[in-house]
Amino acid sequence: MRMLSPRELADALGVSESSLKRWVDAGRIRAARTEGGHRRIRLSEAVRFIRDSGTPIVRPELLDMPELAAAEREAGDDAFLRYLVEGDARAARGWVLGAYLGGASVAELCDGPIRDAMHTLGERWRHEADGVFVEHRATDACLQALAHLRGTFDPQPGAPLALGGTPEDDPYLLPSFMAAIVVASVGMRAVNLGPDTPVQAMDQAVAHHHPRLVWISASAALSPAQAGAIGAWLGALPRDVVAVVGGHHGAAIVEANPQVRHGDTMAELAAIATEVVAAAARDGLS
Ligand code: B12
Repeated sequence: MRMLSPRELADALGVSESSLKRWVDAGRIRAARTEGGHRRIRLSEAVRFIRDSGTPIVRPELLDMPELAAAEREAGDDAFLRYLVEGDARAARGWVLGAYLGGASVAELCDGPIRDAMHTLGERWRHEADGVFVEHRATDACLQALAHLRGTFDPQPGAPLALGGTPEDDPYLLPSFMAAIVVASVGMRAVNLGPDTPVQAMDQAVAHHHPRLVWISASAALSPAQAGAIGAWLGALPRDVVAVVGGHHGAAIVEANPQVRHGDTMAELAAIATEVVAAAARDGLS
């Protein structure tokens, strides 16, 4: 995780170094000390302070966020969709980052502007020749934007772990990538196995990582046999593992095994992950 000097953060926020140091000493910003006694601020903590205090960023490049300047200030969700249609990934990244720094949660961004834009683009192929091209390029821009957010989270080394992916033959990238960032945004370590992941591979990952939460994102249609196999595997997970499924075709897995938890939104996943983090803290596991 990048460490910032008071000078760097002060310049990024357009305030004096002495003010910044005062905020640190007053406990408004958490900082570590070097052996030489110098204050150093984790980027994740700077982002937390900016979101909580609403302090504007005047020089985003100092925080490795130059794309913030590429997105129009206060531009609504339409601007985000426009950036995706035009293929302006830099502005799309800047827009998502700006909305996050402005206080929107990761789950809100996923369930709101990102989902809505991708759903709108999902209809484009019906009336535009470039429909499939634009939706593929937009998927990549959304992945870039979310990956940038993920770089500002700092789950504790001993934090409970979540892992997940998408069933075999399901090629969808974005929903499971989203799930990984949403659980990280509430303090979990996350391992995303991504698209087309066979149950055997998920099983090996669980044996290796001992997760407290397992997610499955099913966007492609599942055969009853496949839904049954996934449902049975989730049902046989260790008792301290919470299993949750979602996505366009997640309900088929719950039909096969009603014990499995189901969610239609990333907000529901965030709430379940927050419960898991709290339970792990109670069990003294983090
Ligand atoms: C991009 C895309 C593709 C790309 C994906 C590229 C890639 N590698 O990722 C590719 C090319 C693979 C593709 C292929 C096809 N696609 Co397509 N695709 C889309 C599109 C436009 C976006 C998908 C996406 O990323 N959405 C963004 C995510 C975030 O939204 P979401 O899936 O709704 O997820 C939300 C919730 O479900 C929930 N959630 C998701 N996962 C989880 C997990 C948990 C644990 C929880 C709690 C919640 C949760 O939270 C998310 C955020 O709110 C959708 C449009 C749409 N409406 O989604 C069509 C869409 C899904 N595709 C569709 C179709 C028909 C196809 C094809 C059959 C087209 C064809 N003839 O070839 C193939 C089928 C491929 C297959 N094997 O199944 C239809 C599906 C219809 C249906 N009911 O199943 C859609 C809806 C388009 C449409 N309107 O017709 N597609």
